Amino acid sequence: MDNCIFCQIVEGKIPSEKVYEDEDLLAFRDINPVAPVHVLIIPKKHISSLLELTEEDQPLAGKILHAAQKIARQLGLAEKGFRVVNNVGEEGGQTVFHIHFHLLGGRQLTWPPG
Ligand code: IU
Repeated sequence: MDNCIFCQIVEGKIPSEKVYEDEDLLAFRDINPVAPVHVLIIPKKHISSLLELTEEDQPLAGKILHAAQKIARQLGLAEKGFRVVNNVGEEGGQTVFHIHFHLLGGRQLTWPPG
């Protein structure tokens, strides 16, 4: 999608600090990190939110979770723990409408979220 910032990151039109890439997924450092490790994991295909995920996307959704595990290990988060977050819609706090999963770690995270 032309006006989607994350599609432009996927296409390399906007630079990002990549931490993982395969044929379907990209993971890059959040520009405004809220934890020592804050990575966004996205499908290269444009899906606007979790609400738009289809049955056909189920293997892709599984790949995202498996990538989260791999990246967490790669970035040294496996021993102490981490969090994977997907914000959906206005009240969910979603600001970028290309589905993304925040991988957060490197400090003690609190619950409930704000
Ligand atoms: P949210 O779940 O939609 O609120 O998260 C969007 C995230 O995308 C947020 O943490 C931003 O800091 C991050 N981000 C980014 O990393 N690069 C960008 O160019 C833009 C937003 I715009």
